[in-house]
Amino acid sequence: MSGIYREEQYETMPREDLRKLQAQRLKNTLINVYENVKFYKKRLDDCGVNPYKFENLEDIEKIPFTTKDDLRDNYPFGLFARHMSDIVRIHSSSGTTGNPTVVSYTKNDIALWGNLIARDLYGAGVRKNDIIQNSYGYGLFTGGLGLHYGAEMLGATVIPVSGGLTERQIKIMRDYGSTVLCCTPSYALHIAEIGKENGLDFKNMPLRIGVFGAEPWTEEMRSEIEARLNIQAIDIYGLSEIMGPGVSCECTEKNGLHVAEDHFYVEIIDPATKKPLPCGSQGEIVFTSLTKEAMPLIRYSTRDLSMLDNHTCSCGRTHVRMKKPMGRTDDMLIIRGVNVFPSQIEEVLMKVKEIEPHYLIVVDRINYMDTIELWVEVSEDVFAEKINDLEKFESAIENKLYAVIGIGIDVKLKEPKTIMRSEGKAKRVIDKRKGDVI
Ligand code: DLL
Repeated sequence: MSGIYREEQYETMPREDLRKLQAQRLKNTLINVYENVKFYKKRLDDCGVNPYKFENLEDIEKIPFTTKDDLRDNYPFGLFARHMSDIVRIHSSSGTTGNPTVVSYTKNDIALWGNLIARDLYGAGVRKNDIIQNSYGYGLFTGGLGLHYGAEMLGATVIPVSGGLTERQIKIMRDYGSTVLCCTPSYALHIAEIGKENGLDFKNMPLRIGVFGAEPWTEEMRSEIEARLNIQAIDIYGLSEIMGPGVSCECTEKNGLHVAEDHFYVEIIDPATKKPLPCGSQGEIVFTSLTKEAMPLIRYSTRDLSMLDNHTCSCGRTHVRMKKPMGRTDDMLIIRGVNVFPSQIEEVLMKVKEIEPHYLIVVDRINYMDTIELWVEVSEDVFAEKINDLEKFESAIENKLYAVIGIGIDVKLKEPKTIMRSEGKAKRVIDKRKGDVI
């Protein structure tokens, strides 16, 4: 197995050589930020790291983490390491709370990003003759344009349809014969649903691969999407602060997301104590840019929870693999003192065969007591069939949840299509304690 977008010399590099390459690239990056970003000059001076003398990768641990607040405090352009005349693109977060985070790219950064996405798509089994329906949102969000450039670089045909207008997505898929779908996993489900309503039989469609990410999704959700769309569903991860999509991606083995370690240095830390953890432990993922020019970040703490595995993958790639991210530390719900991740609920729920994969977690505090409801849809048939028995069915699901999660969750079965569908990142939790409204 080889091709221009399987970069054998980097992707299957022995780990010792990889570490040497990382040390040398990290040194260049530290010099770049030291000379060009006031914030990092002060940081490195304060912690006594001299970038010109930097040799050992382990010394990175002397440098404090960069956080989202650092980006916000330096809004909009304070962390740029290049003049605007060298910046060719800006992306930013929606900024619903506080200042948005702004990120930038030089021409080389855009080329590198395209190259990494081309590599990811190739690893996911996408080839030059594929027709890619890119249903990630185009705009300030990095999903649309990020995938777009890589898909073109691979030489595939891209349909830049962006998110939304689902009936049109279906028409395009049918008429243009899309073979690859790129979007969030929740939107993929919605496309499957509307497709079925419009008479599409996915068993007879050329669609064969989905490249889904931008939000957490469980293995159980993967099986559901694969069955409904009759495809192989691949997980892609990334964050705008570090590049956008393509920081890591699964290969066809679907056994962990390969971090592009020739461009990003990855660490895992205890989210509470912020101390580094050994490979194989679950913790928060931290990334350092090794080659980015416009806005490299040093030890960016992502708040994403995962695990690392540095064994060579059966595909031959040596880069560390991230386990499917289970969510963000800030997604964790504390219900009557118990920590619960929405992904744990999804995992249990998706194993119940009569329910639909559409759910919403509603948290509230009533009379000083936390309450948690789980709204789940059931199909028309099940709804009609179990109408006299809904309560029994609800308690059966409640028992399964209790057995795994250890708290009482009040399950409310809902009629089909009553839970909001997502066209981008799904909102799975309404926390009324924080002022969310349904
Ligand atoms: O979501 C970049 C992206 C676009 C990734 C398209 C994949 C596909 P942001 O909007 O900055 O960037 O959001 C980044 O989304 O820190 C994670 O919490 C979450 N996330 C992204 N990919 C995954 C994934 C894009 N595969 C934040 N699994 C990250 C779980 C993910 N969470």
